[in-house]
Amino acid sequence: MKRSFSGIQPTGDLHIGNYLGAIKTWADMLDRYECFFCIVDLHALTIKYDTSLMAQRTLDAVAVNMACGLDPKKCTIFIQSHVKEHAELCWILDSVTPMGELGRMTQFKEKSKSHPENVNVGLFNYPVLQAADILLYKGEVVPVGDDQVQHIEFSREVARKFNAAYGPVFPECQALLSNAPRVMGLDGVNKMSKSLGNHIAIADPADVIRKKLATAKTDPARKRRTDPGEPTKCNIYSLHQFFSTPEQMQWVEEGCRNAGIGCLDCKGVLADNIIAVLTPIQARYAELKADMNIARRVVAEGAARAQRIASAVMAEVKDALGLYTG
Ligand code: AQP
Repeated sequence: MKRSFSGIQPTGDLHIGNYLGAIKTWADMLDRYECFFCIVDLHALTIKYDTSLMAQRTLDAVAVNMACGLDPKKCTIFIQSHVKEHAELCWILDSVTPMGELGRMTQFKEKSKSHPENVNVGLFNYPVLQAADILLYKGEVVPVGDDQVQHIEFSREVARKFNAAYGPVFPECQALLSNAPRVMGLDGVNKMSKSLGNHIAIADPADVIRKKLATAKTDPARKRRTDPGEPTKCNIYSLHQFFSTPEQMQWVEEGCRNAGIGCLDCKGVLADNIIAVLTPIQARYAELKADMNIARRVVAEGAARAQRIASAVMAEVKDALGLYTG
């Protein structure tokens, strides 16, 4: 089986963008790939955060992923900072990475703009740590949302550069996109994100989901109930595509174009469908939250398994580099 690596940052509540763009694909891959899932807490240090929340958010992210279908019997789930080789390989890959390539990364440019007070070296070096995450397990397939595709291409480049300089150690990885590679936020402008306050969290209760949808942006041309709309310009319509039946889609499309339905009718059906998908996930999440020792055990076992592979690959890397290993 090919090996797959994926990561998620414990930077806030995981949302339906994370679910549709990444986590759902991960759960569907378990029988076809040897899967490694990592809560990338070292990546999360690159933006300001509340230290009192980090540990809890990290374990919550484990529980949410398990509730979404990541079965620890079929994959390895672990926490990045528990396997020290991630940071070690990052340093080594730094030495084959041209500075100019990192400066061109879209995420670096965007995060530098949105956090001008904290443009740190970690933010700049983020893609190298991500390359190290993947290459440490010789990952060949990396399921991600489209915001991460540039970083996966970069990881492939880094592997090529290392192999050209020191010999063939790493495979070249490929991004794998889901059918929802970029779920837009409820603001209708930005990608749904944990940090932008424009998301529906996987754990949001039904009444919160309804409230959030009620104020979500729609086609700006529909100012009054009687104004006809253009579904392709409506963010709510784009969310329907992931949650609704073909019959409901047709109802939304026609009703929007001829103003036969109001935005609130359309949002109501979407809310029902999102709630139906999230309810069983939330029930499993509640069970896991009731006994967080389950998540603790999963990541302890996961780290041990990941560590065995990581240390073998690091031995190979050091040998290729010609380091004296004693
Ligand atoms: N809106 C999205 N649509 C589709 N996929 C998405 N992903 C994130 N947002 C969307 C994918 O989810 C995986 C984990 O993402 P991450 O936690 O590593 O970080 P991110 O991409 O930066 O996600 P956020 O929510 O936007 O986090 P913050 O606000 O902390 O920066 C990745 O595969 C990602 O592509």
